[in-house]
Amino acid sequence: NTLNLRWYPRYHLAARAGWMNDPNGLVWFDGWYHAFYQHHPYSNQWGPMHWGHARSKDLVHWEHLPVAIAPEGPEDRDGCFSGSAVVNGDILALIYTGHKYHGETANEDELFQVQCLATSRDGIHFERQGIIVDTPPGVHHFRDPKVWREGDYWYLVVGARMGDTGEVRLYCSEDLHQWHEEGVLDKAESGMGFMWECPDLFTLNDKRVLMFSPQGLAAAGFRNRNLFQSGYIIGDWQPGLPFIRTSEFAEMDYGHDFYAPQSFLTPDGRRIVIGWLDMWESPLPEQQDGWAGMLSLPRELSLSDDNRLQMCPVKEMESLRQNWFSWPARALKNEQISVLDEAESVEVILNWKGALSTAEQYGISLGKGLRVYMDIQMQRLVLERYYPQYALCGVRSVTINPDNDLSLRLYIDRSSVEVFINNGEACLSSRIYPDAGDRELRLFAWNGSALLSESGAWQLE
Ligand code: DQQ
Repeated sequence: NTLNLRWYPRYHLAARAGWMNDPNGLVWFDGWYHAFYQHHPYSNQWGPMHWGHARSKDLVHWEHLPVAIAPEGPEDRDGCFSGSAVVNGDILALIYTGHKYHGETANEDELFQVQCLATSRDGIHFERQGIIVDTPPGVHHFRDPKVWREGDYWYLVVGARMGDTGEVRLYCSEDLHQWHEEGVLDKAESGMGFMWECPDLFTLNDKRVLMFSPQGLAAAGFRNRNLFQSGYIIGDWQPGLPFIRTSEFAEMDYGHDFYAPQSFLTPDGRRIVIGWLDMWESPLPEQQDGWAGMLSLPRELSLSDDNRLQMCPVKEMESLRQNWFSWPARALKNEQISVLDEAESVEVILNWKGALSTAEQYGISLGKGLRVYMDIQMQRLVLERYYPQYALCGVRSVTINPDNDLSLRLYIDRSSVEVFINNGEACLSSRIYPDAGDRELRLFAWNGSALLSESGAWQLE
């Protein structure tokens, strides 16, 4: 069967067919970047999880490889769940969660989750090495190991659910096979989630970032969306010492769709994050086209002076730039103007003079379904999507000072938009589902005027 490609990404990684969720095992090995991902190759829905696999020389052009691990061992009969990869000498090691139910049916009370190892010399064919971390007493949700090397040891963080409290547990090993528990690294206080999925602990400058995807976070005004969310806490940690928080929980991305992000290091020392550009319980209209789910662009992380995480698309993305359409500086007064007939694979660079703009709303729209705009009264940058035919309507937003200049970089693909604000200060990412012929880009300013400075769009290869 052929896929319907109307929404299939032009420059993001998606499965060739079937279902995709979390990115897994992001790693540089043997001259390639490898990206694995949660994958159900046999249908457009989540099912017994496999690890899909692709590799790239530049984080931009990806080559698909055969499925790396399939749920066919006694320890992972019902799924090879999320995990990570490390390079140990000339071996590529995958550390993942084996998932199975004791009975014949998917009964949550009879859930069994353990951490497993699989290894490869060629980076393509993997051999199971079995269980390396058993389920601790009192826990049954126990998944998503992230492993890294520090000094003479390997460390592993893993998500756990203790009663109704999400936790991150820490383990240590000399050889990736024998692990001993070092205790609970951090855990949810009231309202912070009943399960912390996909934890990742990494160093940025001299701080530690604990990134994770809580389930069941309490909604908090504009801040938390409730139920599924990805975010981070900054803190201090050294082997043998407790993790001390130095910041509150903050969102990774303020759009509709960014979950289960994982980080990795490039050979030149950049810390990159890739997330699943979807959200649980959100409709995925592309299922009717034979595929579902895609990954975000790789984003380079940095810390701002006030210790907030910043994300910018990796510089390699610039290699896709082809023609530049320039939009000269001008004032927009209670009007909209068309700037591009068909935005299907573009990078838009948009600069506004905040202090000289009075319009209640000013920004950019794509067809009838997407608007990204500054709301002066709310002091927020808003991403609004409106696809009622697919039950995907709603706004997400982030606080922005309307008196400052506003620079936006938008990556638009066939069914996604990623908005990077002021060089990474914040991101808004969402899936979008324009109908054929409904991809006109317009700039607008309503109830007042807005001043656009030099802007434009790159057509991407
Ligand atoms: N997805 C995986 C789990 C993880 C969840 C299963 C997060 O390992 O906790 O597909 O999206």
